[in-house]
Amino acid sequence: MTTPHPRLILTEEVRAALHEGRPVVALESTIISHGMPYPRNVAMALEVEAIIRSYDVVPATIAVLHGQPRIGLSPDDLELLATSPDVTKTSVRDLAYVVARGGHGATTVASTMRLAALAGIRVFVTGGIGGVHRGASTTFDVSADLTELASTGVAVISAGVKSILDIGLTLETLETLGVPVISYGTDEFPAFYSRSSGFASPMRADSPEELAAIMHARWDLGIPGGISIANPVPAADEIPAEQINGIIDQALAEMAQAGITGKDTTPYLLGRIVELTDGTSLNTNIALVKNNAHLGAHLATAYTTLTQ
Ligand code: PSU
Ligand code: MN
Repeated sequence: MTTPHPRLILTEEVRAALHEGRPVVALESTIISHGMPYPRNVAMALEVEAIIRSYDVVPATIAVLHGQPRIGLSPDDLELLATSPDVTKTSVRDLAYVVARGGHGATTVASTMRLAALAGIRVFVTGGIGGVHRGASTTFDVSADLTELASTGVAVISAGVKSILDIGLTLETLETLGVPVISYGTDEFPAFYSRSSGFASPMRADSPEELAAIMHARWDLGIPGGISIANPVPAADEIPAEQINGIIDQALAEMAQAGITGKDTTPYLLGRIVELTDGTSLNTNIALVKNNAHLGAHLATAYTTLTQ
């Protein structure tokens, strides 16, 4: 068992579970504050925690509140993240700044991974990871989620990479960074809203036990860094690629017109896609996060069983 870093504030529930070696699943908070509109965002956060608890696994939603890195949040904390305009989207670059100034930070995949690792949590559930943005050859816009996956030992379950990003370049970069990309129950890498991306998955696994064995083998060999697990959206909830791609292209064109760049791009695009799909993309987004929570709870349980 890792002793949580002394700067972290853990809830009693999370502290006890980690101390006793029971399974815990980390959850991010940018998805709440910058990824979905209120009140669906806070409802999603509560539902995902409830799904994880239904397996006797402890959810640990992570954020910075009043400058404190918090591992596990109360419903009031989730409400604050979902509603307050004073919450900064906080990647690893921003963590020290938000902490030192006593601010509120919603953590991205990268910073959630880092704080989860400092707490001793190995499994993390989200919706989509960041990646290489389209046009990155001139903008250099590559999410710090990728470099964090290269260095921090946490398994991240997502529904793949959205085609607001360059999926091919994202997969190439993950290969360069030594990050295994494992699709769950499929040979094709999923594209978030759609089950299909047109890209073959580098690796495939078909059970939580197989995934746990890969995690254990990597870290037992002393190879640092994370593992990216891509769990396709359930067929009933997907938006077929033909349907979403035109909408994504329109949102990207409007973003270029509006001159939006850098860390504001993902929140802008997600919001615009919700508008352009009349809310369908939000339903899909929530469904895929819940689907990932089921797998995350199974995986945390399997990994705990394997390593005890
Ligand atoms: N993809 C989503 N919803 C999100 C994000 C990505 O479908 O909320 C968030 C995650 O927190 C991810 C971050 O880590 O966007 C990536 O932002 P950037 O590209 O600025 O690193
Ligand atoms: Mn970026």
